[in-house]
Amino acid sequence: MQCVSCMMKTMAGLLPHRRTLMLHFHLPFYRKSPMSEQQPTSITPSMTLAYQHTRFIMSAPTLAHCPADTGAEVAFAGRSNAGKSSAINTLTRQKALARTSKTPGRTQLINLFAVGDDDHRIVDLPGYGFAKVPEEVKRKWQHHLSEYLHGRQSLRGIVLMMDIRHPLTEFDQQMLAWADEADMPVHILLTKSDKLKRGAAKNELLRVRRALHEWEDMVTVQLFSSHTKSGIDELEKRLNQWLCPTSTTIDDQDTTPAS
Ligand SMILES: Nc1nc2c(ncn2[C@@H]2O[C@H](COP(=O)(O)OP(=O)(O)OP(=O)(O)O)[C@@H](O)[C@H]2O)c(=O)[nH]1
Ligand SMILES: [Mg+2]
Repeated sequence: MQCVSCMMKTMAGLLPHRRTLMLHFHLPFYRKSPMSEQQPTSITPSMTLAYQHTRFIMSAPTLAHCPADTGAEVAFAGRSNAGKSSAINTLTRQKALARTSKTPGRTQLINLFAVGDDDHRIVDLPGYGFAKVPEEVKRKWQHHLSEYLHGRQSLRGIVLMMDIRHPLTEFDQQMLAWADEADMPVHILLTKSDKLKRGAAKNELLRVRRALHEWEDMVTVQLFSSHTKSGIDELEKRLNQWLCPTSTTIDDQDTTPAS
């Protein structure tokens, strides 16, 4: 059996400029079902949601305070300052639905938003890895996050934001390891893509995709910029697949002839 962290280290080796992995997680790594069964792109959404009609529901300090675990929700996660709140505002075409800040660690509560009705939700998670947060607070938050990933029945996927200039930090890798452990698909946004020239951004996208090749059945990657508003369509497509999947997909269809 291969350890997730060992695989992450291999992955880290493919990215020469990133920091070496400091944490070693001995999480058992099981390959999930064959690709054909879980390929996220094989899911056709039954409808598309009107993201511009998203509204704030509530802020919760822990999972226990979140609204009823019904319907479907998608969580936006990532390091502090990665651009999570900005991405939610861009997606929903609203200027200040989620609070953004130049000060990392601004979002400290779990903020929940309803897309149309309360049964389709977007969750803005507090940024992880903010250096100035005391160890005890970090540990507590890691515990809550892990609990949320494992315990939230309505959670359909994670949108993981990484600043395109320094993707796949050890915090991102930890998040990927937790998501893998919880069997949770991840869609990565390489945010602030406007900070790089078009060619460099494309190269970075390919590099991250290559590094995550082993997880291609569970992890997808795209470029995103809240400043230029690029990448919204691709993000909406993924969210629709998670929040409004068809009840029957090709893989699920029963081909047994009716008697
Ligand atoms: N150039 C550029 N800057 C961005 C982009 N998205 C966000 N920013 C800036 O990055 C900073 C952090 O953005 P936020 O959206 O608040 O980041 P966050 O991940 O929600 O941060 P926390 O809530 O602290 O975890 C702000 O100054 C934003 O203006 C982008 O696409 N391009
Ligand atoms: Mg935020």
